[in-house]
Amino acid sequence: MQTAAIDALLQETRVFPPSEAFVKQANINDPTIYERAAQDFEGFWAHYAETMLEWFEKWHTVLEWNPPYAKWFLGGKLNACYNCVDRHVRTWRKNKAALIWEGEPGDERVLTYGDLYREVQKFANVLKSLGVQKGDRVCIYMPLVPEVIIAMLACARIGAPHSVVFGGFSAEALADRINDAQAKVLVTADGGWRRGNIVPLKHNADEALRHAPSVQKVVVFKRIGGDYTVTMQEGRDYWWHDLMKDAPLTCPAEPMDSEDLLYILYTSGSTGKPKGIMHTTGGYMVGVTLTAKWVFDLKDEDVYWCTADVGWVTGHSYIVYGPLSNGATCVIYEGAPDYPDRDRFWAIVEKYRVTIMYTAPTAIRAFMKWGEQYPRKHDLSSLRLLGSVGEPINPEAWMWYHEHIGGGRCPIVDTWWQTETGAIMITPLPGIVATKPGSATKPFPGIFPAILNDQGQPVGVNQGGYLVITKPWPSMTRGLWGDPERFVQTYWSKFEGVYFTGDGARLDEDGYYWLLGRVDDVINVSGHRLSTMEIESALVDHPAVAEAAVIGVHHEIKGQGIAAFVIVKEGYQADGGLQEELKQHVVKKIGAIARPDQIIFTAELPKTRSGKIMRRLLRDIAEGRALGDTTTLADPSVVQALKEKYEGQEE
Ligand code: 7RM
Repeated sequence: MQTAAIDALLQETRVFPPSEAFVKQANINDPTIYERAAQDFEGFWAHYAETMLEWFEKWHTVLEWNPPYAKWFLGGKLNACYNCVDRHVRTWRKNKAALIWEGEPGDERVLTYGDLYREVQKFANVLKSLGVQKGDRVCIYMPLVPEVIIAMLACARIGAPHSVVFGGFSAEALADRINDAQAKVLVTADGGWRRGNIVPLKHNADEALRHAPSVQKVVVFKRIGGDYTVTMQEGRDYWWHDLMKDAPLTCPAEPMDSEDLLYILYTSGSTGKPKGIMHTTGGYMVGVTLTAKWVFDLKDEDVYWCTADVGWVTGHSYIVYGPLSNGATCVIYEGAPDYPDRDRFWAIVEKYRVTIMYTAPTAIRAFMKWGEQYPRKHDLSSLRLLGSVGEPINPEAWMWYHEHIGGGRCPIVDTWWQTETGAIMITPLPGIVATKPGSATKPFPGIFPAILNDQGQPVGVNQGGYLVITKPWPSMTRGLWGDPERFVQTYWSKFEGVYFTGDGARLDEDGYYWLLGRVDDVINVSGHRLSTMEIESALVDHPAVAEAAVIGVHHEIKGQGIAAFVIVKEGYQADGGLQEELKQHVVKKIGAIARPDQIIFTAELPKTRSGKIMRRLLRDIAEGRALGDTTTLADPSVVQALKEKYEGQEE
């Protein structure tokens, strides 16, 4: 983020304390919780591990910390699926709605906890019948239908770690992820709905599987049906409904060790290859269960809607494991916010009387741009709490969300966390902390961040620095699948013994955190993490490209957009046709989320004498700023020429 933007944030002085009425009813409203957690953080987490979850066997040791490796609740035995389903079925919640699903075309289904209990056990038996055993990886590539959650919980039930791949990823991206995890079974669907179009999931899966030989069996859920046909490979592919027909109704939940792997989830890092973030069972469940209850103030009466897809960590932690562990009622919606019209979200809020809504700043900025007439058409008075996640929320978007969606009465929780952290880390507790638009406010009790300078010293008030976490926490990642060196290198090498987040932040005079965006080569497009190097690799894979440099540039709606500077090989025409072709090539290699907004052809890239591309200068060019220090460049004229060319190319 640029200094001007930081300064603007520092001038933000509005403060919104929680209302008396909200405080009175809040799940947590005792401010001493922060000190109590700080005095004995192990005791704090152990207390909630014990009271919030059901264990088959209690742990003997709360924490074993050998940086960078933490083990929590050692010797404990539990099952994540059991905690999300079975224990609720033993209570009055048996007939309570667990999932209220709405498909994009307008179809609806409600599944109670009792329904989940039956379906999950049946599908767990299906997986077993396909040869899946404890420890085997199962890849899930599905639209947002109840079955994706059933599949995840079934994996958890039998101790088979899942690896969910977002349905927007391409065949190649899917193949990479299957191969890295060596998944044995793939669960997919014929397709999914997006803006009235069919996302060809099975077709993509077929293409991926030609290069992913570890997969022996494929289960296909029929989401589209009708005239839409897919090819089924004899002996490999099976329809979900065929396998489920005769599946036995009961399947015991496997007692898992606290440190047994629950799932792998791939996320982009600063180098090309995506990282398989690992989460284990005990600590992860403790983290997501407690944060869901306190941050969203989740109660049995609530109708909770997290608008993320389950393909991202937000879906894992705050659609599936956190809310269901709390026995909550969750709305899930398959499609786009502007289909058939721009009021779809508000129609859903009104229809199901949603009380808690958790969405992303990029969505809020799009709603702002579309105008307040869309939310105004609907009765949003059921809402009582709003959440934000995925990227820094600018104060304008925060205020709009507060006024036009929250009717001025709903606390907003701006939640900072990462795939790696598993659970929310910096956030207001809505019954305790007064919020400031644009600030994620304070660390969750039992979480200990700091902001350091290049020398590893804490910075002063209102000085920007690197955000780190200084003590272990239960839901922290246990590492990267198959790549322990990269784990140490990425998170634990910048500063001794502390977790490096890759984000910049400032602390204000009240001890509030203001997140400032990534400080590495990761960009955040519409709340999705992308690696600039991954996009560069996709570009140079095209026969016309000699060299490419990708940067994130400010984008009004998406937060960041993607600009690619490309050197074309001899004999290729650098024209509009090639620009389109290159954008399409990136979509094919990674997925539509990585499609570059701009392709800028250039004869050379600004490089240091040691050959490093100076992205800072490319950002200056793309964002129309005066060029910064160019003295380290091998050839300063390159950048001047590029700047002139760029300014000439802009529409
Ligand atoms: C949950 C999620 C993580 C990156 C993280 C940040 C950015 C997420 C916020 C945020 C400012 C927030 N996981 N980020 N939430 N920045 N305020 N409330 O998004 O692994 O996909 O991304 O997202 O840069 O490092 S993620």
